[in-house]
Amino acid sequence: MHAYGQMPGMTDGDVKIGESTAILRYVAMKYNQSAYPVDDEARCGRIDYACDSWSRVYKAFSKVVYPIFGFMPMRARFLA
Ligand SMILES: N[C@@H](CCC(=O)N[C@@H](CS)C(=O)NCC(=O)O)C(=O)O
Repeated sequence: MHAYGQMPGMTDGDVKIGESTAILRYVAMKYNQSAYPVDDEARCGRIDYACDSWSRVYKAFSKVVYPIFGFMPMRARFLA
């Protein structure tokens, strides 16, 4: 479903998309427009800023959280 074979992916009728933040925006636009009001550029800009920043944080976050949940070994530099 996701073009790179990753989770998450989503199917909603004929729509199939991946990328967590794209899914969040899609769900908000379709099912709760007040959560992503496309006529309020400033609000959507702040939401996009948070979503896109999360993608950067996620890379560092996953290196610590994935090992804690047993999905990958902890890197030595985090054990010292
Ligand atoms: N930028 C993607 C990151 C997705 C991602 O890294 N998913 C992980 C699980 S949380 C995954 O599928 N890892 C397995 C792989 O990359 O093969 C998003 O926000 O959806």
